[in-house]
Amino acid sequence: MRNESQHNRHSMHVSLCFAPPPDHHEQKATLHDMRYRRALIKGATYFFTVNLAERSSRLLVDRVADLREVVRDVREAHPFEIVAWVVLPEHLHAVWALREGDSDYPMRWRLIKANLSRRVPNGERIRESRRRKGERGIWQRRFWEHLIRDESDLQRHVDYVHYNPVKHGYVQRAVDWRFSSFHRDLRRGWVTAEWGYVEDVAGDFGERR
Ligand code: NI
Repeated sequence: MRNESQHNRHSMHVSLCFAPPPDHHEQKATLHDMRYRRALIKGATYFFTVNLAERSSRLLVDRVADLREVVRDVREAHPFEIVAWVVLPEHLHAVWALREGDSDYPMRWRLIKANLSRRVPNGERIRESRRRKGERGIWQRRFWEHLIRDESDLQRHVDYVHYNPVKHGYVQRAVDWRFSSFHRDLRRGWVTAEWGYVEDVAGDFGERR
């Protein structure tokens, strides 16, 4: 990672001084930077980690069709762009780009969580204080949010999302996990099927410990 950024700094310096025609390696680096840039232009972009309450649950993958419909409905009413998304059995990670002047992602998560809960039969354990308020206990109440700072931060979080099924030990390669926007990016030619076999991303992403 450090070598790559050193390389980028170096090539940027060289291009500013001498403006050489981009070699193959530079072209690849530029494509890499361009992939998700659009998400940053439109407005604020956020990374989220959202957990179910029950760590042993498989509800999100068992109900992934419901989750898809719920997200589609919420996006129809309150548009946002899905930059990346991965659904694990008991948590999910997502990167959303919101339109300029719109930062109401809490309302969108509230709707997604409530609408999915409504599709799932009652039966989860929940404290009486929450039940009295009409709440359901499927989800953790809080979620992790992170405002994306720049392109490299965006790329780091998109990579984190796509690598996550490998990180959690479900599969060997990112491509082997079905419920991931990795497959969309694969169709776009932004990633290769081999990606995510050995890579890992450092930092704090709100995973429960
Ligand atoms: Ni995770």
